[in-house]
Amino acid sequence: MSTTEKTYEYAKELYAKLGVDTEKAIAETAKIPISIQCWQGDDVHGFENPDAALSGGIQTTGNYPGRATNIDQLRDDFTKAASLIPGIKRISLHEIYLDNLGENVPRNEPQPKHFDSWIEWAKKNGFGIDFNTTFMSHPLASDGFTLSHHDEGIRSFWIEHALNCRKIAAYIGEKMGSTCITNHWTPDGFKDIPVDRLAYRARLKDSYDKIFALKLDPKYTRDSIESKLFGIGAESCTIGSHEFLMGYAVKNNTLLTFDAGHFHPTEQISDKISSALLFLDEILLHVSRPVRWDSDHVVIFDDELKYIALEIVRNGFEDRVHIGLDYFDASINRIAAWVIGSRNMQKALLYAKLEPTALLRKYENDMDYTSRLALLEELKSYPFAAVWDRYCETQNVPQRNDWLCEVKSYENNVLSKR
Ligand code: RNT
Ligand code: ZN
Repeated sequence: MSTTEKTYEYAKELYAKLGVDTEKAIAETAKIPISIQCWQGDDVHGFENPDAALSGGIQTTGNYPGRATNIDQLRDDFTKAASLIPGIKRISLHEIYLDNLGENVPRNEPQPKHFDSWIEWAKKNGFGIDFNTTFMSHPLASDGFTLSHHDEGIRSFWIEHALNCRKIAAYIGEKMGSTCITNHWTPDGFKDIPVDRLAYRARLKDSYDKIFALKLDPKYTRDSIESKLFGIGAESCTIGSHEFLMGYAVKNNTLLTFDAGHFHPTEQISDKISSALLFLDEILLHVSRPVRWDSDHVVIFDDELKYIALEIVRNGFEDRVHIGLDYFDASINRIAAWVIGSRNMQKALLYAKLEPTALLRKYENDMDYTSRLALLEELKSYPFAAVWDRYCETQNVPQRNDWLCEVKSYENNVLSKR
C-alpha cells in the first residue's frame, strides 16, 4: 500500500465512525462545476483593445511577467491551469474576450460568431462556458456611468451591448448543450455624495427592464445581476446596490450574484445564501477574497470559503447555486493564481461533503450547543487532507504541492519567452 492509500484508509475509517462516507463525498464533489474567471489570466485586459486600461472602479496590481496578451496564450494558460485542478471546470468569459476575427468590433455589436472559436476550444477541452457583459474599460463608461447614465444615447448603447451579449449567451448555451449563465455588473456610481440617487436608480431599473424584456430559453441562458457596495471612484453611492438588485431579482425572477467583496467588511456572503434562496430559484456566487476592501485577492482556504461551501452542501443547493470565482492578482504567477483559488474552492466543497451534518443538526435541534461546538472544532483536525489527496488522485491531477513544479516549468518554457 502506498502512503496515500494508507492514510486514506485511516481517514475513511475515522469519518465512517461519524457516519460519513468518504467515497460518496469524493464522488459528489466531482459533480459540482466551478466557473473559473478568464480575466485572472490577463489582468482583465481582454482582446477588444488589449492596450486599453482597466476601468470601472476595479483594479489589478502587480506586473508579474508572462501575462497572456492574445487569445491563444490565454487559452493555453487556462488549459494548463485546468490540468492541475480537479472537478468540472467552466470558463467564465467577459464580452471583451471575443475573437474579433480581425475586425474592430464595437462594444454594442458583438455577434455569436465572435465566440465560435471559444465554443470549439471549450468543447475540445471539456470545459463549460459562462458569460459576462462588459460595462467597463470603454470611452462611453469613462465618466463612471453606463445603464443609469443621464444621457439616453449612452444608455441605449449599453442596452444594445447587453442585448447582444444575452443573444450570444443563448447561442453558447445551445451549442454547448449546457446553460450559459450570464452575469451583469455595472460600475455606475458616484465619487461624492449625490443629490438624486432615485433618478439614477430609476434609470438603471428601466435599462434592466429593457434588457430583460427579451425572452430567451432558460435552458440555454439565464441572467444574474451583481450588486456592489462601492468602487474606486464610486465611494459615496453605487447605483446597483444590494437592496436595488435583490429587489430587482426577486421581482423579475433573475438570478442574483453575491460577490464576497461587495459588502461591508464584516458581512459574509455565506450568511446570505439561505435568505436569498427562500425568495429566488437560483443565485450565482463570485467567490473572491476581500482584504480590507474589494481587493479581489486569490481565494484561500479560509473560514468564509468553508462556510460558503457548507451552506451549499448542507442544504443541497448544488443545483441552485452557481459557483463562480472572481479575483485577479497580477503580482504572482497568474496560472498559479488560478490553480490555488480553484483548488481551494474544490477543497472547501469536499470539506463540506465530509461533514456529519445530520448529527450536528440533531445537536442543534436538541439545543445541545456544547456538542455542536465540540464536534465542529474536532472536525477541523480530522484527516481531511488524506481524502483531498485521494480526490486529486482519482481526478488525475497532482497531489499536494506537486502541481507547483508543473507551473514552474511552464513558466520557464512558455511564460518567460513572451
Ligand atoms: C467588480 C465585479 C465584477 C468584476 C468582473 C471582472 O467589482 O466584481 O464581477 O470583477 O466582472
Ligand atoms: Zn464580481
